[in-house]
Amino acid sequence: MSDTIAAIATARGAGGIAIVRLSGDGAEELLGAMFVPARAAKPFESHRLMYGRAVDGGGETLDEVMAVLMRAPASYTREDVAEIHCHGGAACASAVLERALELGARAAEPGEFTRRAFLNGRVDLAKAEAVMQLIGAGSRAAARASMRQLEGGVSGFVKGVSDRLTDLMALIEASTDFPDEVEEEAAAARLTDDLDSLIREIDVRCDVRGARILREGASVVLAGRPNVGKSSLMNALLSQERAIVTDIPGTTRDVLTERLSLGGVAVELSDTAGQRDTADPVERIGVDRARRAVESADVVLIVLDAAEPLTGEDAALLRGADDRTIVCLNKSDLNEAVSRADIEALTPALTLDISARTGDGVDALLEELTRRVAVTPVDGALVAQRHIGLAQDAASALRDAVSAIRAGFPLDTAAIDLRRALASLAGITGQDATESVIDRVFSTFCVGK
Ligand SMILES: Nc1nc2c(ncn2[C@@H]2O[C@H](COP(=O)(O)OP(=O)(O)O)[C@@H](O)[C@H]2O)c(=O)[nH]1
Ligand SMILES: [Mg+2]
Repeated sequence: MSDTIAAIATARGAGGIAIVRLSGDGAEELLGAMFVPARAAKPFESHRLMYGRAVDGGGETLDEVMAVLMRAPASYTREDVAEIHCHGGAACASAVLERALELGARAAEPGEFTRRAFLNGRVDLAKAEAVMQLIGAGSRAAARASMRQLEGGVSGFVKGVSDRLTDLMALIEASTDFPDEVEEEAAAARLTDDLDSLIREIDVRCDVRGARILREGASVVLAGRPNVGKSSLMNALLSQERAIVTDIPGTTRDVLTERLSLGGVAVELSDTAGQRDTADPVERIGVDRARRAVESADVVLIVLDAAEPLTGEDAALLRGADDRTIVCLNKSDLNEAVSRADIEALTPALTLDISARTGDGVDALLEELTRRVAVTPVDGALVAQRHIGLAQDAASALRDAVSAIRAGFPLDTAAIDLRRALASLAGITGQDATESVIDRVFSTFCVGK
């Protein structure tokens, strides 16, 4: 017997429709008590949308609604579920929810519907988490990766690796139990080969950078000394006048960020205060912030003024360039005072000629940026930090097993490491998950999901 939980499943605020959702043994009875169908007869037909009125205890209409009953087990939670589709906005759904609570439902905790789907075995933990990732996805690429996870990409990978580890455990057991039949040296060779390939497969799916970009978006930061045209380039990249542009050095003081989508990946583009020594305390804070933004960026655009010889500040920036850098030789519409050779003497980074004023080279820069932030997750790639952490634990346990075997330890020493790896992998799909792990996962969910 489960108690019946209730929540508004749609986002707060004005909208066309708001949905109140009920799940549990009492869902059907509750729906019968608060919903008067225009035509449908009781008992309600399962999975049939009905038109009617939601009513209070005195029979007064709370809202004109559509309602549906989904009897277990063919429902999201595998319990009886009822949904009442009210008018959007604050009042109607709240009144309907309140009525459900009056009739004995309990207000659902965050993620409690999905938690029930998990506890009732409809989804494993990785699939349950995919639901929340999908809701939080900030880009098409993130949504696609979460969808694959929801469809079992991660779960299938975990199961495949776990099955192969279980086979290897059997091999170890056979070689220790029947030393005459299983040659230890051959078993050790097969073990190290198989483990090495499993470690590689896990590593491929733990693309830490790609996963972070999917979760949070990629960051692209414009850097350069004052007046080289960073803010102009920001505006050109966004095709809008977002940042203030003047010919006065030090115009941009704070870090200014704006979102855009490149190839389906969410990108946060930041314009910064120019890098220079300054006595102005406000500008100095801006310069510090700019430096920090550059440190954590995925791509750094070092902007130079092509019409002025390189300064010491330019040279210092170029010397600090790394594989995240694209050099933007801006103001290419003016007479050139900086040559490619001047830049190449300081950094091998890719250099593009650009004019933020005329727009020349901006498309080429956008294309290069799209390439740099692109994430092409392999099937079953891990997105959630929790999953990557556990998969890396598993890989490191397998590395320990390989070293132990190579060092000539008896094979059953490696079995301990394999068991550790299996436990980490099981954590991803939530097999034998403890209450506290489950609590932690679902506490990040929204109410009504
Ligand atoms: N001719 C030319 N002038 C530019 C170009 N980009 C920016 N500027 C000018 O350079 C000055 C400084 O630009 P701004 O974007 O504020 O530079 P920031 O200090 O690096 O943000 C302004 O007067 C801009 O109009 C360009 O591509 N060509
Ligand atoms: Mg600026």
